[in-house]
Amino acid sequence: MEKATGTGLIRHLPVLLAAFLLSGCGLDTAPILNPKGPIAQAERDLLFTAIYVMMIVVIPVFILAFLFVWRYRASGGKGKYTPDWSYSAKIDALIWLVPALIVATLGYLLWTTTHKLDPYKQLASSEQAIEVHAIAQDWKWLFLYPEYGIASVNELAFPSERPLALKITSDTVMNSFMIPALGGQIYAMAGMTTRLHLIADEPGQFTGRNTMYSGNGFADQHFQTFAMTNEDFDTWVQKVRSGGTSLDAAAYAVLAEPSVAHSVEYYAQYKADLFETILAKYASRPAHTSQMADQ
Ligand SMILES: [Cu+2]
Repeated sequence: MEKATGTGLIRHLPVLLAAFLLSGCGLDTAPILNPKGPIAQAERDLLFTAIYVMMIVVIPVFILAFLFVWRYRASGGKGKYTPDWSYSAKIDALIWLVPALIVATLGYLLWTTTHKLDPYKQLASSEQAIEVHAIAQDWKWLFLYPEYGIASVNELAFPSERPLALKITSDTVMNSFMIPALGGQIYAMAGMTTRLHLIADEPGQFTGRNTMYSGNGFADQHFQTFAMTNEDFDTWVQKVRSGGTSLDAAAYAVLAEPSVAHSVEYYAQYKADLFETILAKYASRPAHTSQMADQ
């Protein structure tokens, strides 16, 4: 029998450490670290740059912390014993100047990149963007394709050759729209419109989700995103048209009822002003609404 559980833990430390380190292999599938579009790529580069810049302080601090303990130890240390020492201008300058420079560098980087990656900014492309309206519900996402007159639930398809221009609102509490592999994140708010522009490098399947806690069904509120070739997308549109029902006012009322892990649904048609109707439901604060909805 082990007397103290503490020793048991320490004995297993190498195993625990190995398990922790080896779990890093799973990072291959982490979408933020493996971006599938230029926006996500730029965001990942910024994240890594910020980490490297911060290491300029973090690494010396850890090394020196151990070094000082060793050098100034009571038995056999080499450090000079100076109990009355209180101030060094050199050390003071170093420990304030370096972090100040880092904060300035990070500030500059974040400021410029934030403007460069403005989610409202249209993406440069030889292809015309595909417009999709996304509506957050409890606990699912409804996508309207105004160009094609079709709609889908919990499935977002678009051609990888074209930029994706999203117009987002909520028919419930505040949600947050994000497709980690493609980058960007923007809030979905009732009575307001937000925009997000994304682009996929090549065909692929990515998970999108609500990243803002919104109640019971939140954990299952994700959807599949399919970046397709132009031909596959045309086939998909045909599939939705032929297999879908009509999203009229009655059907919408049923869909808007809270449901968890809602299955994929297709609608061959919807009322053209559905997005505006949903926005108008929450128009009790007209100034804010019109200001944001016009963008
Ligand atoms: Cu708002």
